[in-house]
Amino acid sequence: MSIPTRALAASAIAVVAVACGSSSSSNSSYKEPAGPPVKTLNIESGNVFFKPTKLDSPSGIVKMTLKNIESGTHDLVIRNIPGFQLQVSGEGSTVSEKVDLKKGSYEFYCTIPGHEEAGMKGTITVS
Ligand SMILES: [Cu+2]
Repeated sequence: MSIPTRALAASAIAVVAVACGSSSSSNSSYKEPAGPPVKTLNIESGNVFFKPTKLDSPSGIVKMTLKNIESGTHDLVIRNIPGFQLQVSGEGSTVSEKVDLKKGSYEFYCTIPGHEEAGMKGTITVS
């Protein structure tokens, strides 16, 4: 009797964990723009850097791709674009999301404590 009970408890925990994970990603109010991107910006992350740190793009919908090339967990957010966040964890982890960028200069950085200070930041120049 104790074995099925334990199995049930374990599966209940798994369900909670999954529910928790999905709610944290939908937690962000960010809405990805529809439509084809005018450009794809590829950025790599590692311990502790972004590469490249200076990017250029025409204005419009830009697809941002972050690839983690070392172990560790990083993210990429853009100042003044609420909710936009690319999160990677582990070597080879790659995520993409589109963002609508108007003409201007945008700072991006990693929100993991200490990483921005250590140099995980850069600039996207949109013209
Ligand atoms: Cu980082």
